[in-house]
This record gives sequence, C-alpha cells and structure tokens, in this order.
Amino acid sequence: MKPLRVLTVAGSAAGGSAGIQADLKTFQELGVYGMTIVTAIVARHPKTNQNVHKQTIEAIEAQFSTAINQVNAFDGMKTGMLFSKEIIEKVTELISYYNIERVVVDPVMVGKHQSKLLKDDAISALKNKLIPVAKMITPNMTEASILLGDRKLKTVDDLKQAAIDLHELGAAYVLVKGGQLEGPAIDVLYEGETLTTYEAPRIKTENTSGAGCTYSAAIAANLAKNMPVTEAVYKAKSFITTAIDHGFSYTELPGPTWHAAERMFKESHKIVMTQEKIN
Ligand code: PXL
Repeated sequence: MKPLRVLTVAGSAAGGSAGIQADLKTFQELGVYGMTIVTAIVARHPKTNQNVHKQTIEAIEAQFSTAINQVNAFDGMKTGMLFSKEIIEKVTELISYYNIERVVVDPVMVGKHQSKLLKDDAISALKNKLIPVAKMITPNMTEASILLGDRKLKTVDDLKQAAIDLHELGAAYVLVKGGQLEGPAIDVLYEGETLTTYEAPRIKTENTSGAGCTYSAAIAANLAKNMPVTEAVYKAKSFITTAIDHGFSYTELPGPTWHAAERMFKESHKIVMTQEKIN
C-alpha cells in the first residue's frame, strides 16, 4: 500500500506551531505523505514584525518540480501563508500546470499579535486568481471580513451570510470559522445549496497558535482521502478541538496546539453538526 500524497504551500514557522511545521505534523498524524513548498521563512519574535524572509519565485518553482519528481502527482494540497501577489499568481499557475485537484486555500493574512502575513495588494490576486480554483477556502472571521470589504461579522447568522457571499468568489466550498465568536466554537460550511454548521465546545485556553493551519491541513488530508466533504470537515474539527484541548505553553506567551493529541490521548471530541437547505 502506498500513502496518499499531500502538498502544503506555506510559510515556515520556526516555533513549530503553525505554517509548514503544523501542516507536516498534521499530515503525518492523519496517515498521508506530506510534501512542502516554503514560500517564506518566518522567524519573527512575537513582539516584532521583522524577519519574514520571502522566497524567490525561482525557489518556489524549483520546490514544486522537486516534489512532483519525487512522487509523480499530488492527491491533495493546501495553501497557507503566500505573502505576495507574485507568489499567489505563481502558485495558481502551478496548480493548473500540475493539474492539482482538492486544493484547500487557507487565506492566511495576519498572525497572532497582528503580524502581517499577506501584503495588501495580494488580496485581489487571492480573490480573483487562487480562490476560484480552490475546492475549499477556510477563512477565519478576520479574513472573511477582509475578503468581504471589511464587513463586520459578529453572530452565527453573520457567518452564514458571509459563507453564502464568499461562495460567489468561485471556491466549491466555503468554511467560515467562528473561533472568535463568544460562546461555542461554531464554523459554517456552504457549497451553494446547504449550510452545514459545526459546533464544538469553547475551550478556555490561550494556546491556539497555529490552530487555523492545523485545521486546514487536516481538511486537506481528509479530502485527499476522498472523504465526503462534510465528513472531512467534521473529522478535522474534532482533530483540531482535541489538539487545542491539549495545547501547551512553556512561556508567558500563547503556545501551540498539540498536533499529536488525538492519537496520544485516544480522544476525539464530539462535534454537533446541523444542516439547513437554503437553495
Ligand atoms: O497561524 C498563521 C501562520 C501561518 N503561517 C506562518 C505563520 C503563522 C503565524 O505566525 O508564522 C508561517
């Protein structure tokens, strides 16, 4: 038996909680073979916005061809931090060149402490080029708001409307994540007909660094396995909820989620899933 091959195109997060590092750990936990295209090396101290080392377009192309030469084709892919318009355009071109399906786009824009992970002029390339070729986009409330021209999002109903409106951008599925809501952690999935709502208990913790990366990596791994999309999100949400539950910190700063928690503690969180047909 050979494993499914999943590619992540993202930034390197030296601390190990987010970016490429979170993605690879998650892929390994979920039994798929991970490969990486590093778009930038992020080595900033949380108190500064310095030390984002962007990679050249040449380096990005070379990594793609190295990865494809190793495994022949990709069964799935996710994108995380892409940083610039040029990188977004190149990655979009390579997705079509290598015929990659099942692409999850996590529209990473700002990290913790408001550090910028995407340049302002890159938003339109994201909206007009990359998102239309995605199987799923996974914005959090901040990202959804920016993609909708700074619309205020406060309630679950706002999330539902955001998912419906963001679907117009052309991704097959939109998952708007309500991590910043008050109360339970509710995410909303939409594909043009049905709104699917996923509810997990709110875990009281600061240690959620890289949670978005980990969640979208888990979705990408599950989609590569050809799981039905609603189940892929359900299992990924359970995986990230357990990882957050076992998040940790060795300092006064917010720490990582524990990518290995589901396996190590043999736990999986029950997620309440409800559906309403709207079209
Ligand atoms: O969590 C967002 C994120 C994504 N990618 C990289 C990061 C971060 C947050 O710091 O460093 C590379």
